[in-house]
Amino acid sequence: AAIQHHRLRILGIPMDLGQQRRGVDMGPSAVRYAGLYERLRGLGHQVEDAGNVPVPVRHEAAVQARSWTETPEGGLHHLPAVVQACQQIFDAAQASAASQEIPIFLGGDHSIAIGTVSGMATAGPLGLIWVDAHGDFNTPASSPSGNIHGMPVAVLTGRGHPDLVDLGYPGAKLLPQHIVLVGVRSLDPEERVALAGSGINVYTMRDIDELGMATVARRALSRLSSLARIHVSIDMDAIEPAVAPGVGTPVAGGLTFREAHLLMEILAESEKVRSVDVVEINPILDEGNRTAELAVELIASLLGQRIL
Ligand code: Z70
Ligand code: MN
Ligand code: MN
Ligand code: MN
Repeated sequence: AAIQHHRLRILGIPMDLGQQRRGVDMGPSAVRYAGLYERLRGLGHQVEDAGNVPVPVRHEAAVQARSWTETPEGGLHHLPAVVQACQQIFDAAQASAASQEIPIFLGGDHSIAIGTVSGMATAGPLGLIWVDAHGDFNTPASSPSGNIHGMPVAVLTGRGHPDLVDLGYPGAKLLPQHIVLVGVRSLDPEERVALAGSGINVYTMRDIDELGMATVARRALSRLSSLARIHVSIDMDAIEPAVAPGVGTPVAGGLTFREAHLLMEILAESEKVRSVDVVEINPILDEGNRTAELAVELIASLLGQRIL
């Protein structure tokens, strides 16, 4: 079958406040430099690059944190600045969802998904496929780091700091049974217990090894069969660090180049993908620009590129 053509909107979000390392704010530039716009145009889509959503710079955010509310110790790093940026992201995502286009959100760290997914959820029931080495299911009580990028999945199900949970509109944005995690291999002790009891569908690396990615991808879609719209959130640390070295938290034993592509190709066939995040690319830690180049390939595969 011929590929479906869409209106696509590229939105950069140079957020680095959800974690400690510098450099993730350069992710949108790296992915643009790797040729995202041209690649998607080449597939026949109508593409607009809408520039970047403003994010407070790190120094300003630190000043805010001291003078407004949270202390980093025992609290959440840069909470007011992350909330402020996620509110703007929410507004942009909500507008995009209402206008029938497919937004492609370029992070930035994974805290941006609190805004992207919440905004997309305003247009009706939404399924979420979260591709990540991590569970991102921490709460302020369970987090060993205080880093908000380890919390977005919990926040989206209504668990966590109220300023994050109530972003955009009060309460949970997604049902746990409408969330699928793929590629998980690193969980914190309390996060692990909470995730196991949450009702979220989790496919670990072990599941992928035992079943194969084709089966995992099809099962993931069947879990979301009652839903017409799916958001795909790709943390590049899901992929094997030898293949995607430009990430802040590499974890051994990740998805191969081929598994990651196969997942995108099978998700594309569902024709339910309505929005995409690509996050956690850190060009400072990359070899050349290969992690951003891989990201472009994966987005293209998710939006209809095929071999034959
Ligand atoms: C750890 C925490 C995390 C991404 C690392 C790490 C979380 N569980 N998420 N890299 N994308 O600090 O909460
Ligand atoms: Mn993540
Ligand atoms: Mn991760
Ligand atoms: Mn359902």
